[in-house]
Amino acid sequence: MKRQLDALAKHGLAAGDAVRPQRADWTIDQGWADYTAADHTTWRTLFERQRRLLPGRACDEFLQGMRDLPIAADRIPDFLELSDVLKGRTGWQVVAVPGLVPDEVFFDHLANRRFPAGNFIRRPDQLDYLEEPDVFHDVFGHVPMLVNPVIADYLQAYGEGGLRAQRLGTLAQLARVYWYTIEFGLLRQADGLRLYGAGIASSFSETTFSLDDPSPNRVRFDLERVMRTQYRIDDFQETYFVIDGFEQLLELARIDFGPLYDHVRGQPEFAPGDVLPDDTVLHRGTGRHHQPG
Ligand code: HBI
Ligand code: FE
Repeated sequence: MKRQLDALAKHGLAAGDAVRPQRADWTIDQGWADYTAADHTTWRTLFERQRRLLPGRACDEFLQGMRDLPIAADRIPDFLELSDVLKGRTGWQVVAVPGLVPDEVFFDHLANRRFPAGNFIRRPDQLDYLEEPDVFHDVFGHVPMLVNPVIADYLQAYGEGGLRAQRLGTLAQLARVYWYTIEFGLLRQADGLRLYGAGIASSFSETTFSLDDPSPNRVRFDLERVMRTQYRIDDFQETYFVIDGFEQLLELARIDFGPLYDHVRGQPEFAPGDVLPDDTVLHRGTGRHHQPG
């Protein structure tokens, strides 16, 4: 969710303080039988309001992924059932983790086509906000896109790139690419602007804010621009970056970030709400939402 990176930064590796990982890769059993009726009800509430909102707002690939997977209103999905379908489609699996995991553990899972999903579900008083990614954010938000072969490859490349970026000391730049694509990305579809980012798709209020509100900027995606742009972890985004098609992400997956990092390292950074002379601006935001007072 919006604050997941914040939570990790603040608590360090604290996800593991409360629940010691059983295994070196931090995976645990999903413990599906342990969900309570109240847990399934929370899932249903979240699921149904997004199901009403997403047709016409989520990209076709996301909606197709929803249809293809055993994800429904009545119960929290079983990761083994999801993995059975995904393995046949794109070779991905969903594995359970207790919450945020250390960066290198996260990247290693992605590099091996395992998507680490929080097994817990938020409390009923946290429907619109929580710090760590739970099963609704991870499964409803991320997993439908893993049915798409391009996203499937892109996310694996991100895992490999993450391990590399850690060695190069450029994780912050790479994380921004992830943030502004996989988490908060918009797509220009033939029939209009759609969302594909999981942070948006799993958020009732940000679904409409990102697409319809006059406040945020909507700017054409540019890799170097995004690498230099800080992001907000405590509120809606001030700028959303828009791709023209998923091939644009595939190009990203192929790029050798090494020389780009060297170039970007010496350049000034941009604030989340900046609009630059070179930007292709689809919508110039009023900035109203983030103004103080
Ligand atoms: N762990 N479970 C989980 N989910 C994430 O999205 C996640 C994480 N650990 C690290 C992390 N994300 C980010 O710091 C990296 O994408 C940069
Ligand atoms: Fe996420």
